[in-house]
Amino acid sequence: MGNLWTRFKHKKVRILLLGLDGSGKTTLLYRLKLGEVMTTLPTLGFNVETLSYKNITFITYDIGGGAKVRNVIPHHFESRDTVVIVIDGSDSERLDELNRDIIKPALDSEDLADSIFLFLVNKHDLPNCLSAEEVAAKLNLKALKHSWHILAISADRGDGLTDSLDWLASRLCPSSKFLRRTPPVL
Ligand SMILES: Nc1nc2c(ncn2[C@@H]2O[C@H](COP(=O)(O)OP(=O)(O)OP(=O)(O)O)[C@@H](O)[C@H]2O)c(=O)[nH]1
Ligand SMILES: [Mg+2]
Repeated sequence: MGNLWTRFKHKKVRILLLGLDGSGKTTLLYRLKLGEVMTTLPTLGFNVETLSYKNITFITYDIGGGAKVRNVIPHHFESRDTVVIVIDGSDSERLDELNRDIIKPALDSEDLADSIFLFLVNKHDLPNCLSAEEVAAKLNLKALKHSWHILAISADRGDGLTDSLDWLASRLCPSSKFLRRTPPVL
């Protein structure tokens, strides 16, 4: 009985959306929240929104990734936050910068040592976008000690968003696979 109750209990988790400026974090956040594409400005601090999916509430922090505000990103890390790294797949020239300034500090953080990492290769609607496999190879993700996954998405078109939420739900709340499939955002 105790196990059954735990299985279906509602769960709240903190999600950090991290990535370089222009990768599409804010576009993704509001696509998930509102189901539509908003016109965005560079985020100077952070946006926070609550998203519900299956039996999980995602308290989602979208942290600005511009060079001038990047130094405050680690101040947002809290123990065991779930990390979603948004990558502009159409801009392969910035992968080293992404690795150095965003990914490495997150992977090295003691607060995030037990966190799961989801890498989203965004802008898959563009013809020159790298595949998830290409980005995983360039970032050498197979060497990571953390639990991780990578998917290609388009925040603009909405492609890959349900798969992304399903992966997070399956990792954060394994019992969610028993629940009926629901629309991405309520
Ligand atoms: N083609 C295409 N463009 C996208 C997509 N997602 C976001 N963009 C565009 O990318 C630009 C930057 O998007 P933002 O969501 O503001 O990027 P951000 O990661 O929040 O940037 P910062 O707040 O500066 O860290 C905007 O012009 C978006 O319209 C996508 O899936 N496809
Ligand atoms: Mg933004």
